[in-house]
Amino acid sequence: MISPSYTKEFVRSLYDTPLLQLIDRARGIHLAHHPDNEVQLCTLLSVKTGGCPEDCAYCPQSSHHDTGVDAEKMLNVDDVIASARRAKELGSTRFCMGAAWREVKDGPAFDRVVDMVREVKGMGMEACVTLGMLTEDQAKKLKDAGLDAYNHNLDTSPDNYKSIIKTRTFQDRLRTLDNVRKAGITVCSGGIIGMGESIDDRCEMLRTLANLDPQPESVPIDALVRVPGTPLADMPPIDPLDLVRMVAIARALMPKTRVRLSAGRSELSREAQLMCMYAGANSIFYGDTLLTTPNPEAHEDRALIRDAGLGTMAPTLAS
Ligand code: SAM
Ligand code: DTB
Ligand code: SF4
Repeated sequence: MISPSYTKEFVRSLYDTPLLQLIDRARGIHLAHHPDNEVQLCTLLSVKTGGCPEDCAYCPQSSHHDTGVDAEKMLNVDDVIASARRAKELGSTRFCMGAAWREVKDGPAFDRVVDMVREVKGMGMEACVTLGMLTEDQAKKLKDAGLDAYNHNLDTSPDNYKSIIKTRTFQDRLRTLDNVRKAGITVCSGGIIGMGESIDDRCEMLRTLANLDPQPESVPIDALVRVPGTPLADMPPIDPLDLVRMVAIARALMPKTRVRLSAGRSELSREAQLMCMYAGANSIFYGDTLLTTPNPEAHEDRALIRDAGLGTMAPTLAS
């Protein structure tokens, strides 16, 4: 499929569309491409926490910021499997493992991640990892182990990128996404709002994602988790309606993509979360911790899904 080449003006016109009209448009596109009311539950696990050499302004795991998140040893494969099993029992169908690395280095740590991927796949879950920059050869090794998806966010617009991260470039990000694609792994890439970006930055981030060819199979939309000690700790909270708008635009631009309502749900009301789902979000991170920060408790999410009459991708949902 050839991805459409959306213009800057078109995406901005979506952003400026009255919200209910935008939601109607996104909802129509959503219903044409996805089963109604189905939410995928994904669980995150940090397999290597803290001490990251990158200086991402939002991130509690950067060694440039004093956040109280210390560098830890990498988890062993057995612990990861135990977590994945619990996640599966609770109804997750996708298990995403994150490492606070700038890039993947060949050697025992990478080999351990490859083993983790093989084991998670062996349990019948979708396997996703997010490990920083990656070569084509490393991507191939992950693909051979059965990896379904690689998460690597663009985070913000090309223009705003250097105000958020100085230790790598937007082009580096695109190169890794290309390596992931070439290896036949599906792409999970999205970004964050609430970092002081302009409306044009938001639009340009979504436009860059939507103009990737092919489009990403998964797009996480994150609201900044404001972690004390990071340079963005004192940012004002986002307006939840802006998150709804971002989800609706992502859905309108990327009809077949799974749009994930990701970080920041702890500060969202149930109603705001449901509005995001109505506008096209069909996945959430499920479990009481994201990588290092809190997420709603699993029982709260089960209650939301039940009360709204939604269904999940898993056949059964423990209560
Ligand atoms: N180190 C790898 C990388 O940067 O690609 C993988 C892990 S990194 C924690 C994955 C993503 O988490 C980031 O790209 C960013 O979008 C998101 N993230 C990190 N801290 C966040 C925060 N405080 N609020 C929202 N999203 C955040
Ligand atoms: C994504 O877009 N959000 C997730 C996942 N992809 C890897 C990570 C959110 C991390 C939030 C901060 C933390 O918990 O450390
Ligand atoms: Fe490191 Fe990823 Fe955090 Fe940036 S977002 S500091 S690369 S863990």
